[in-house]
Amino acid sequence: MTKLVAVLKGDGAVKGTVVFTDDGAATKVEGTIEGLAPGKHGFHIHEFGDNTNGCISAGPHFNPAGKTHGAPEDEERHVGDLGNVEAGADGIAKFTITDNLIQVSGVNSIVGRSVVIHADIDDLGKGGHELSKTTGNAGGRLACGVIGVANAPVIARL
Ligand SMILES: [Cu+2]
Ligand SMILES: [Zn+2]
Repeated sequence: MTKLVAVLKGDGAVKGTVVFTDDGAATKVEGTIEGLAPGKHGFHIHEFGDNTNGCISAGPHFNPAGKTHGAPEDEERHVGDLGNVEAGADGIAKFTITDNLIQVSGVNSIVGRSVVIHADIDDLGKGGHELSKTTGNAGGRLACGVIGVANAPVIARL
């Protein structure tokens, strides 16, 4: 089974780890991100696995089909639109998301792209702001990490 991992870092205190696995029907996204303000934060796959100039180098949302920004459950969404994750009073967001569009391999593979956690809530395209239809107006990029193939335990390779 292919397992992917991204280690998120930024300019501030925000950091975390996100793991992606394929259960055959959907992709499971499990993560822990700490150092956040309590509340919801936009959480996306961005197009480039490039953090040369910080998280800004990760480019726009991963959007191979040329769609409009939306919610994970919307028909009209970027492949990279995973909605929001919510941090508790301790600043830690611990989450499990199941998504039908992102893939660990194949046409919508996210290998070599970036995970980004934002300062603000993603309005899921419905906020009426000029950025709602492209970024969900989720604000600055607090931390990011390139998605790579994980060193998953191998059960039987002789
Ligand atoms: Cu984003
Ligand atoms: Zn988007």
